[in-house]
Amino acid sequence: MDSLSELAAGADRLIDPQRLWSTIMEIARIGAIPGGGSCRLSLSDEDRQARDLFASWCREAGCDVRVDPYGNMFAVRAGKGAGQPSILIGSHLDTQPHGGRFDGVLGVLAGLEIVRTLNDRGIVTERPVVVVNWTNEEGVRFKPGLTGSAGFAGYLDPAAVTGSDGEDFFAELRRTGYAGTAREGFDVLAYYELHIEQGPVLERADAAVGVVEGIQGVRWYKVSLAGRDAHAGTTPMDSRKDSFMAAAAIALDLRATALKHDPDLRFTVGKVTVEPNSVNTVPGHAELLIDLRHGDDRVLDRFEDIIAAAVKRGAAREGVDCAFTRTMTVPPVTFDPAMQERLVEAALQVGVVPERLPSGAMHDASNMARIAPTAMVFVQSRDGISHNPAEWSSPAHVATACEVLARAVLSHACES
Ligand code: HGY
Ligand code: MN
Ligand code: MN
Repeated sequence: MDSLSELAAGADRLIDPQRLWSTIMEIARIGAIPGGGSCRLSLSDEDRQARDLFASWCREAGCDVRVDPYGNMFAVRAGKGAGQPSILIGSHLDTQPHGGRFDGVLGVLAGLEIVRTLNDRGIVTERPVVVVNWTNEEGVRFKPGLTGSAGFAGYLDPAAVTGSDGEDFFAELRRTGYAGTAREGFDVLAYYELHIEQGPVLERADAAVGVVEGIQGVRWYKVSLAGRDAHAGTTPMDSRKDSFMAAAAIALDLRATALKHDPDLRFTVGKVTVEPNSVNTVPGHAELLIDLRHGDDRVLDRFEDIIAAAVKRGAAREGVDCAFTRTMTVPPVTFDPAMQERLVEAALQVGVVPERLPSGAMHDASNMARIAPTAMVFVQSRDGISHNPAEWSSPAHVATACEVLARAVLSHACES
């Protein structure tokens, strides 16, 4: 094998861009939806098919595939020395209901491409390289999101994992055959994640690749409002306990406040449930699921108090009862400076100047940064679109980002 620097300097490409692209397009056929997107909700049959396919590819590449009690998949490519701390490269194969072909998938399959590249070039690294598929990053079927990486990092109360429609997370792991036993307590030297930016920054900067500085904090809340089911035709307007109207007033009140509160605050009501959900019954129960984000925990704390007060005020105005709970907490994280520089170095080696930026989206790297040195590389998203079938990154940008990651991982994994 060439020396690493000869290898890196000599080849203008280490990875096989066509192989990477066709791997992404092949897995996109599982759970394909109109508009070119994917729907593979966590631990659905589609997710299981994608997991099975990923595992078969990893075994073909000579990896030992292990599964932990949260369904996280670890494809281990051994290094020279036994028991050495590992370099992990990961992301997630589960998608949003109207997801794209790249969110999460790109990071997992870029890890596989790096393993394949190491094999092609007969490189034996000093330490193991492990490709990870984390369970339920998106948090659609089960709450909280980032379930698998939170479990691995030790920040998850298993009893607190709830199914959006009453499913049991651990029963679904067993049903799909991904209730692992191996407690993969890898001694993690470093964690890398390649991900689409999912926003407009790289495109506006005309940059193919970004080196990420950190991730803003994310909190999810559940607001429940309990009024009284009533007949839509006979109940006078002034004697209703309409839980939906209370919910709508609270949501609009908070949106108005958020717009004035802080330009970097992100406030979203992403899910509304109304019961009995019948056109001719005044709803007796409504539920709002709120996603709140900011880079500073103190701002999140302050706005959490504002939400609590607005819920009480809105419920009282409508004469309904209310409950307000935080269901997920992901603190803001900053990424390892040395690993960021390693990624910048790798980018310059392949002739691109990376943009430096924070991440607006949460990632499994949010949890991994709490237990090990972590860094992320972004690839440009067309029109900044994601969580949408129209999500797109060009083959050239995908190849460049994976090449950058490959060179950073290679240099890190070969360091004695
Ligand atoms: O919610 C997020 O930020 C991620 O895309 N799941
Ligand atoms: Mn993602
Ligand atoms: Mn996502």
